This record gives sequence, C-alpha cells and structure tokens, in this order.
Amino acid sequence: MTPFDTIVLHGLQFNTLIGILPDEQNRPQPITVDLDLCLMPILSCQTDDLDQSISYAAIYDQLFALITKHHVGLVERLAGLIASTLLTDNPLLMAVSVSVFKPQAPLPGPFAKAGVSIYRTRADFNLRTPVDLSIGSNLGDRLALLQQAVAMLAGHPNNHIVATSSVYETTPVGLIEQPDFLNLVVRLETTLDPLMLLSHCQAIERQLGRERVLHGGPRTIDIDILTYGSVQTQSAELVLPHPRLAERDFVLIPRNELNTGSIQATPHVRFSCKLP
Ligand code: PH2
Ligand code: MG
Ligand code: MG
Repeated sequence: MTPFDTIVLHGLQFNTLIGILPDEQNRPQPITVDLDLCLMPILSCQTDDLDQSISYAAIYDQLFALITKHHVGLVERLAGLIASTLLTDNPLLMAVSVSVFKPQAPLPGPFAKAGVSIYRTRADFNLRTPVDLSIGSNLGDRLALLQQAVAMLAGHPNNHIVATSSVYETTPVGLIEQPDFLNLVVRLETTLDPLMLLSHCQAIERQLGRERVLHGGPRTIDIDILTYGSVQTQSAELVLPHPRLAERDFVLIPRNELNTGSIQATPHVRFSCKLP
C-alpha cells in the first residue's frame, strides 16, 4: 500500500506537436494525460487550507505551460519532463504517476490506448528537501553515540548534512527521574521522503542499541524528525512538524543556534560543546 494520499487528475486533453514521424512534425495532435499526485497524508483531512495540499488548478497551468512550450518526440520524454517539472515546482509533491496517451498514434490498426506510464519520486531527480532532526541520548557514552548517529545519517547516500548545532546537556523533560541528556539538532538535506527518512532514523536507533522499554524513558539514542521542508502530515507513523517542537528547550535552543548562530542559556540547558 502506498503511504501517500493521491490527488487524481485523469483524462486531461491537450493539442500539441509530438512524435518522431515526418507526418507528426508540423501537425499538432491530441494527447491525453493522467496524473496521480502523491502527498503526505493528513489523517483527518480536516482543513480547507490549500497551503497543506496542492491546487489542481495550479498543476493544470504548469502542465499546460510545459506541453505548449516543449515539442518532444517520444511520449516517454514528455512523461519524464512532466514528472520532473511537477516535482521540482511543488515541494509538497512526494511522488507522481504520469501517463501520456496518443489517441491518434500512427498505428496500422484500431486500438484502445497507446502511450506510456511512469512513476517518479523526488529522489529520481535528486530533489533535496531541508530537514531538521533532534537527537538525544541519556544512556551509555552519550557523546560518542551522538557522533555515531550523525555519522550514520551522513553515510546515507540520499542525505547531505548542512549543519549541526552544539551539543547541549539538558535536564530531562517529562519523566524526570532519569539521567541528563545530551541533545543536538542536525540540519540536513535529503532526497528521501519523510517515511523513508523515518525508517532510516529508526534503523540507526536500533543499531545504536535503542530498546523501547519505558515510554519517554532513558535511551541510548533518540532521533526525531522536527520538520521536513514545509510538509505537514499526520498519520499513525509520523506527525510533522513535530507536535512538541515549540515546547521543548532541548529542541528550541539548538535549533535557534542553527537559525541565528548564537547560543541562549536557560535553566534546562546546562552546557554546550561542539561535536568532536
Ligand atoms: N527526550 C524525550 C523526553 N525528554 N528531555 C531532554 N532533556 N532531552 C530529550 O531528548 C528528551 C527529554 C523524549 O524523546
Ligand atoms: Mg523524542
Ligand atoms: Mg523518538
């Protein structure tokens, strides 16, 4: 099952120059385009705010501009161009299926449909999204664990680390009868979609000995996605932006350091140092 919600635009009709036969070079012909636009789910779908979705009228305009501007030979090339343009111009679009049909394709006999169908993700076009992650540790060699987590994030071919905050020692928030944490915020660019990134973070947590015993209890490593571009999503797996982002000094202060370059002090945040 796809993890995405899909906006469907099927049977869009245009007239354009397309084809590789001499006959097709000067005579525009009809094409039909089907689009399935994959977005991160908003569980409740409880908003009329178009900022959280994609306007299909805007998509139509982008498609129209592209199809009337470019004269390509193969339907494959047109489908690829549509996929890359839509993914580039719409940061909330995680993946797209594009089908292009030529109802008047030059075939020797009758046919129902002739065309191509492709599925492409942001990673296919190396489109990077800025992401902030919060990492915390309060069991074991905390600093070494933070370092390893950052190295493992950087080791993924689809991730590029942009900046890391200082490491802060913080008093526990929530369950207070546990050791102090070391926390930092990592800013990266990724071509993974949010759920793939979440899986990668969870794989790192497992490899660094994370055991889920007590909810909110001590942990060797905890990696939380704070923001993924401007994406908003709510599902059983993932809520973005992180719902407690704005309440927690151990997130706000390192994140503020990345945004402003300066370090604030509060009672919850005791000392800071750079990752070795
Ligand atoms: N993580 C929690 C709960 N409380 N407190 C601090 N200081 N640092 C954390 O990373 C932290 C916490 C749940 O993930
Ligand atoms: Mg957490
Ligand atoms: Mg977590």
